[in-house]
Amino acid sequence: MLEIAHKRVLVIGLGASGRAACQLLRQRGATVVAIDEADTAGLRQEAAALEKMGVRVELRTKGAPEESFDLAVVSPGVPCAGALVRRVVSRGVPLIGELELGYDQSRASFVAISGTNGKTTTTELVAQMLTHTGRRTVAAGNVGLPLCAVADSTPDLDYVTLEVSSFQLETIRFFRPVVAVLTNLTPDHLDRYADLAAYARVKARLFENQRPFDWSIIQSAALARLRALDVRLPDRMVTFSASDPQADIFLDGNRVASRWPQWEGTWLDLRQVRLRGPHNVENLMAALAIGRALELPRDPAAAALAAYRPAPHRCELVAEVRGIQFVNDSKATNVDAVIQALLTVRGKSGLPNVWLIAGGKDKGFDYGEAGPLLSQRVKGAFLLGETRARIQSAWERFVPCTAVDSLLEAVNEAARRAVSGDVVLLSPACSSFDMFQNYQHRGEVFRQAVAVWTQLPSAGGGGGIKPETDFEFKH
Ligand code: UMA
Repeated sequence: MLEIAHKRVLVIGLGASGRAACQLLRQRGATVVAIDEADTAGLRQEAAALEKMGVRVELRTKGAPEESFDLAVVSPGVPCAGALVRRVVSRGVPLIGELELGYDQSRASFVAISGTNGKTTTTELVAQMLTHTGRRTVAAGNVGLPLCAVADSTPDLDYVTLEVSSFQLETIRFFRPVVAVLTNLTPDHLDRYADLAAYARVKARLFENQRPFDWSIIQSAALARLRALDVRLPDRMVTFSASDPQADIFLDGNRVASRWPQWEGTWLDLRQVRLRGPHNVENLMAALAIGRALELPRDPAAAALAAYRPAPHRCELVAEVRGIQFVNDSKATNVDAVIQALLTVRGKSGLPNVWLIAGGKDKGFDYGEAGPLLSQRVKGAFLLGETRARIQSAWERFVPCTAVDSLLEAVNEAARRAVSGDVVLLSPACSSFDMFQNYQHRGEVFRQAVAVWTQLPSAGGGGGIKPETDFEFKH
């Protein structure tokens, strides 16, 4: 455990992670200076609260303060390759991330879930499964609750169920999960990493401190990608896949089955679960494998997973009007997530039935990767935000594209063209920060735009239905 009392610590970034780090460090008796390159009304309010705690705060910082520090703690959103962090490191200040600090100060076993997509859903599935089987846990990390905020309650927990992003893995040192899961590995965050290989190498750090008796559970395709890069991987690995019949955990008709020694047999009948789509089958496989690794009782664990309700903003049906479904998939911030959404909302006839709303802040993707599937599933795309011209040039030979100025305009235009059996799908393939506070805000604006449209006379006036029960997407 790090010696923190009486040390001088610099915290970089004052989002949720930085603030939780400041609080924990002050409780442990450190002298804390916190810096942020921005200066907003919200930050000033947060700064005032931190100053009451004895933290010295510098907003709109142009560089790290000149004095010396024993340790620097960086927030996940602040890039290590950026000038601010490089300057701190060049002065010889040891640097760790907020996640490493939280891990160092925690007293519990860690179940860690990473991957390009599905990590929040899998984290929530696992937390629900652990709780339902009588284990004490909390879902923390990239899911939204910084690890530093829960470190003090970890002695009362059996496990921390931790969602881990690549940003957080960049600055780990000793972080060691007893069970580590990689849900999948497809291009993401290419505005921060030079290429997919660099991103994948960071993801592989999830396993770097594991011991021979720990568990690593990896999607088959992600494993193939890591092997091609020759990264060091643990010896004991369990693979899962909804498309690879050779995986240890595989799909047998409508059932999840396993051939892993001592875990052989059928685990879950997918007709009994609420989650839909091939990506969610794999999320369930990963969660089930965690349950086996932790020796949870099988039937209650499966029952907890079957009962799980998907969180908002993930292929969420927000309304159905005259047979037109409006689906909010604002959490889809990369191309693979859009592909998964299109596979999930396919129509009965197999003909294109989707009006896709996409675009946002650029993360450096090759948007053309979705092209062939777009021509099979999408009737038209409405493109907004910083990336709209880039996406249009990648997609226009597959599908008619229309540039729009707002999400409201996109919803109105898509709904005007849609007929019964169609789906108006917000699945942006980009992050939200060019036009919205975050993906949740974008999803709520979509929900409001749909609500406004459903009240229009052209929509039948007041015909909007907010489904109380789950929508049956395809597996
Ligand atoms: N900042 C700088 N300089 C920079 C960049 C940022 O000073 O170069 C400042 C900003 O002005 C801001 C602060 O740093 O005030 C933001 O820090 P942050 O981005 O780390 O935000 P947090 O609120 O701490 O949120 C982070 C995660 N955000 C990111 O990794 C970008 C949250 O994941 C996570 O829920 C939270 O910690 C708690 O652990 C969000 C996310 O988008 C959901 N994650 C990415 C993803 O899932 O793809 C990785």
